[in-house]
Amino acid sequence: MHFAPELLDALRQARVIAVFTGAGVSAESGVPTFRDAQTGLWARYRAEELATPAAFRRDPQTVWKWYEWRRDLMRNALPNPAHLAIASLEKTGAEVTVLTQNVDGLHRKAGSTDVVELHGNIWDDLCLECRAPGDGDAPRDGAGLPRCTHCGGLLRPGVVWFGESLPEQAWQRAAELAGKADVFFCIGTSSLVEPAASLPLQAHDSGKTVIQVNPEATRHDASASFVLRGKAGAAMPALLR
Ligand code: BV8
Ligand code: ZN
Repeated sequence: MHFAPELLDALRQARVIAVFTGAGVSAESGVPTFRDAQTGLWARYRAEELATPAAFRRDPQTVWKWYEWRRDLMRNALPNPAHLAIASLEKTGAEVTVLTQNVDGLHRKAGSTDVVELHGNIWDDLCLECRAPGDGDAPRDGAGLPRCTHCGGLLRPGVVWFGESLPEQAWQRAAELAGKADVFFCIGTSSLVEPAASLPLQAHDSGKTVIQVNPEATRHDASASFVLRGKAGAAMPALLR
């Protein structure tokens, strides 16, 4: 893979680097991308219908079954060369922050130390009533649903659903970095989900170097300084070699 000298220069001079990622970064770890997550058993549901508070209120069993199915797919997933290359960016001495839409926890597993989970983490459970975190082996009620050990409330997955606002702190940090990072990577995302998808545009409007990495065209390619047309697992190690 050939890289423009201007791209390599921008990377060398960068003091602050933001790495905005989507499901495509985990694809080579065997985790189906968000849109793929409707394959097989789940083909008849649209993810946007299952990942909502209304769906959970209406049919918590189905929503939990979907999350447990996704957790099983992710349980043995290992960070792939893209995650590892992104983690290695920290060795360049620049200040590196990963702003991920992914809920699989693989960036931390790869060694990234500053990871902002914009849409939460699939491994966390949360009590609907008292907001206490679940502790992994929560007792099940008669309907097989996980219950809070403090107040008996129903537990939900610790992710951000459609219609829910992003964690305040996470969004603040992301928006600040979009205006501050010298280099803003945008890797493996279809950039369809707001407000996260506005981050690369904010970086572009702030005159930052935006680098899109995706095997397919995305709606934000036109506002990127550089587009690396390829899989993250190949492009990132090659770029950061
Ligand atoms: C909010 C956690 C309001 C849950 C997720 C109409 C227009 C505009 C916006 C809206 C609208 N109607 C509703 C909205 C708002 C809505 C939204 O954006 N909807 C979309 C569908 C239009 N957004 C929200 O509801 C957000 N909240 O707006 O709140 C509010 C404000 C104030 C107060 C109260 C409320 C919350 C959104 C968060 C939803 N949660 N995840 C879970 O995981 O179960 S979203 C989920 O989907 C992911 O986290 C991610 O964000 C998104 C999937 O996107 P990608 O990661 O990009 O994955 P995708 O499969 O799409 O693409 C994969 C890409 O990888 C592709 O480009 C592919 O080419 C590439 N690829 C493949 N292989 C590789 C690769 N790239 C590199 N290497 C490879 N090997
Ligand atoms: Zn509780």
